[in-house]
Amino acid sequence: MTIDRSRIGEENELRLAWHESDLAHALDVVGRAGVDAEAVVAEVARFSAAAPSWAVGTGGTRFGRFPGGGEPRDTFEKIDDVAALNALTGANRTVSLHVPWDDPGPGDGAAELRRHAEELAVGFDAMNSNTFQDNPSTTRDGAVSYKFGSLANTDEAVRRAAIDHNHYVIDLGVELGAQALTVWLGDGMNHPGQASFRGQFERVLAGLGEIYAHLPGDWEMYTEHKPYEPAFYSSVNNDWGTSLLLAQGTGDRAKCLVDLGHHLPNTNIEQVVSRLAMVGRLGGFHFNDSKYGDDDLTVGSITPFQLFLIVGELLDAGGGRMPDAAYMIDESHNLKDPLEDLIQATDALQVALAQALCVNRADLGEAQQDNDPARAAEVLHRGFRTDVRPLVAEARRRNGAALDPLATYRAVGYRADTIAARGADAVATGL
Ligand code: LRH
Ligand code: MN
Repeated sequence: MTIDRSRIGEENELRLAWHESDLAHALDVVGRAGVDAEAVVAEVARFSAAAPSWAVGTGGTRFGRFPGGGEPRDTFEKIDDVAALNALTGANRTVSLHVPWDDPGPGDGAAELRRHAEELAVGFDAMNSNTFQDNPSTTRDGAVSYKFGSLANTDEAVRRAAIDHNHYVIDLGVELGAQALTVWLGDGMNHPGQASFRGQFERVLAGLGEIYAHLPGDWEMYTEHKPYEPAFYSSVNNDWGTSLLLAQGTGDRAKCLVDLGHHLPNTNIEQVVSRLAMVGRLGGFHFNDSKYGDDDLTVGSITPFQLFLIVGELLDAGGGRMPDAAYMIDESHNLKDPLEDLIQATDALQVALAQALCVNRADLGEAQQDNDPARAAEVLHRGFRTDVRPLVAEARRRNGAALDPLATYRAVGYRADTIAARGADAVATGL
C-alpha cells in the first residue's frame, strides 16, 4: 500500500499561487527582523522526526480503545503508513520500532523488512526494547516475569532475561540498519519500603553496563526517565538527574532521552534540555504534549510556547542549527486518525523550529547581557508570534511533500484505501 504521490503534486498545484504570495510576505517579514529567512526554510527542510511504530495505530487507555479501522496489521504495513506520512510531511524519514511488538524475527524476517523499508525510503531510528510487559519472547516463555521489575529485579534470572532481550533488540537493529537503542524501564515501587532505592539503582546501572557492552561501536544508547507509571510510588529512572547518573555511569555513548510527557507539572523542561546538552549527554527526544501526566497528546497542542523554548535551547546548543540527536515522536492516539495526529505533530515541530529560528539570537544575547528582560521578551516573542506557516510549507514543498499535508491526506483518501485493503476492523499491535 503506497500513497499516490502524483495526487500530492496536484493538490499542491491548487494551492501554489496563494502559497507564493504568502511566502513572499513571510520572507519579507522575517528578513526585516534581521534573520536569514532562506536559512530558516533550509533548516526546517533538513529536520526530520522519527515516527513511532506504535502510534500508526490507535492507542487507548485502561478505560477503552476506539480503533478507526484500516490500521496496519503488521510491521510491513506500519512502514507503509510511515512512508505515506513522510510523503505528506517530508519530515518523518525514519521509523522507531518497538520489540517485540514489531519483531519480524531474525534472519530473513529482518532482511525482508529492511528491503521493504528501503524500497519506501524509510530508515530505522532508535530501537525500543520492552521489559515492562511479560511477552513469551522476552520472558523465556514465562520462565521469568517482569512483575517486580526487569533490570532492577532482585532475581538474577529476571535481570538476565532482560539483558538478553536488549541484546536481541540490538542484534535485530543491526540487521535493520538502526544505530541506537532506547531503554525505558517501568521498574520502580508502588509501596514505600517495597525495595531499596539504592539497590534498584545499582542493579539497573549494572544491567545497562552489560547491555552497553553489547552495543556496536557506532551505536548510542538512550536512558529514558519518567517519574511514575506504571510504578506509582517511585520509578528507578525517575528524572533527568538519575538518567544522567545512569548514562555517565554506563559509557560515553550512553545519553539521556527526554520524553516531554515524563516531567512533573511545571518542570522547566527547556532548562533540563540546556543542562543535558551542556554536558554532552542529550541523546534524543520523544516529542508529545500533555496537560496533566504522560498524556501522549499531539505535539504542541497544549504548551506550544514551551515547545518553542525547548527548540530554542536546542538551537543554542547547536550554534543556530538543530544539534545531532534522535528526534522522535511518542504519542498515543485515542480519538484522531493516527496519521492525521502524526501529521499535526510533525507540523507543530516544523512550526516551532521555524519560530525559534526567527528569533534574532544576536539581539537576544545583547538584551541578556544588558539585563534587559523586556527587550529579551520582545525579541523572543517576535519569533514566536511570526506566522511561519508559509516558510514551513515551502520547506515541505522543497522536500517534494505537501503544502497542506492534512487537507492533502484527506483529499487523496489514503485512509479509505487502507480500510478497503485491510478491513474496517484491522487494528494495529502495540500500546
Ligand atoms: C513510556 C514510553 C516509552 C515507550 C512507551 C511506548 O511511557 O514513553 O518511550 O517505550 O512510552
Ligand atoms: Mn517515550
